[in-house]
Amino acid sequence: MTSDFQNPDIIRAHFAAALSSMYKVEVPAYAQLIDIVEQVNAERLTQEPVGNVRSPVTSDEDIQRISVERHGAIRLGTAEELSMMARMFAVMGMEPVGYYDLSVASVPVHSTAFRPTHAEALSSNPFRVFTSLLRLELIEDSALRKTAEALLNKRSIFTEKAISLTNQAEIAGGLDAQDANRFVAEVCETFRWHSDARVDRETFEALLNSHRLIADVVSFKGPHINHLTPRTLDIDAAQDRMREAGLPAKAIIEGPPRRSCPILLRQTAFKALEEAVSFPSTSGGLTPGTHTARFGEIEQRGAALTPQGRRLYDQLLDRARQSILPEADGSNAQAYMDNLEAVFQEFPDTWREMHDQQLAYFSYQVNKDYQGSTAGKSLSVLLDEGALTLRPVTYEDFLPVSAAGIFQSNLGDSKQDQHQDASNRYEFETAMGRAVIDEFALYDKMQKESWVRCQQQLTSMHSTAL
Ligand code: OOG
Ligand code: NI
Repeated sequence: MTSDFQNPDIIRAHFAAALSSMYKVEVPAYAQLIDIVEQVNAERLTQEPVGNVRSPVTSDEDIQRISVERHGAIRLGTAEELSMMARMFAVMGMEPVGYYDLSVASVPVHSTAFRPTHAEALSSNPFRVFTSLLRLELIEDSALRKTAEALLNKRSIFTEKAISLTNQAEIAGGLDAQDANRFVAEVCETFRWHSDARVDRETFEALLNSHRLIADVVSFKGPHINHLTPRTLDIDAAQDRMREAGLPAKAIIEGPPRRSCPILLRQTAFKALEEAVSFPSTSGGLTPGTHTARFGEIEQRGAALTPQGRRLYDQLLDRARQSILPEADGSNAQAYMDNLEAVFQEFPDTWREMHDQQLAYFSYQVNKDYQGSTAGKSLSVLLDEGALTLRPVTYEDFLPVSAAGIFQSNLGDSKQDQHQDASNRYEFETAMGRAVIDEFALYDKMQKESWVRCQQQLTSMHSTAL
């Protein structure tokens, strides 16, 4: 019976909490980051009323959701891994949204974000996982490509129990509470760190030389989670605290500049840690070495933009980056941020302008205290008169230029070659066994639904007033 099944939103919340506990033990600096973000958020929430235009918080539920809100990232090696992972995420109510081609930034992967898609599920727990698939065809050395392929084809990253519980959930339509708990524990195994590499040191170094990311994906037993990102309400303050705490923060904050009305996503990270690993040697012993893959990141989320808004964002970012590109050593960080802010003056910075110019998505609320008549009035008159209010819809996705910046800062900031390859969304979807969902369609639906709800409420208010 359906009612015996654990709600996928609860399974996802348990999974996010379990991963977070695991990662706190694996990467203590992550625990430090959580403390910083919690402090900053608590301060921000006491400073400013919720719903204030300066706050990115968009609904009452969001306050609860923010304290547990995270995204994580993994990098997979094969189509089979991606399609199985997609099935496991589906058990937790997470669907692939958006396609990100990172090869344009010389990172040999393409990606999607697994996340909940409905307003209710998002406010219950918005956990997302940025999931990348390695593009082996971008390894130029064909012998090395074959080695990597053979290594990937030999590994199995999922426990047998995780696979059988996924099959069971698909056939029965869900998992009961006990099986759901077991499922969460089994899926966590896939994300765990393994310090014992599967390849000898020479192979590891050959893979590193081809691309650091290839070595990270191919050399280990599983796709260890490489970061978990809490959401902050003030990323500039949190970045300052990161530095005060001695965390090696990235030179600049990725994404749009600081604004009164935050848009999309601003992110910063601390660089990957150098961790001890061991490589099997031909003599049967172990060779010690190091690997840098895992890091910490924080983010501030703002309003989701419409396709027009996104075009304007992309144009402005492009223009800003044409005049100044951030140096990895931070030497021009202030100049980069100042220039970005100047260029973004063109992007309207009030919610009402962004609404009227259809640059961002909003939900509408009926003002219960409104006394006048609303019959026959247009949306814009209802907004002018205060019968309706606007709340920006939170951006739930990622940004390819920012993601490339995050990848690169963790790959040693080395200058990448300008190798570009055609984006291959179709190939990604074929590997995954399903299509990615269009994020704009999801946001548009949220806005339309809220407008319909308001119209119904206004009609009933109007008829009871008569
Ligand atoms: C993913 C990097 C992208 C973000 O927040 O944009 C990302 C990775 O390093 O695997 O997490
Ligand atoms: Ni991230």
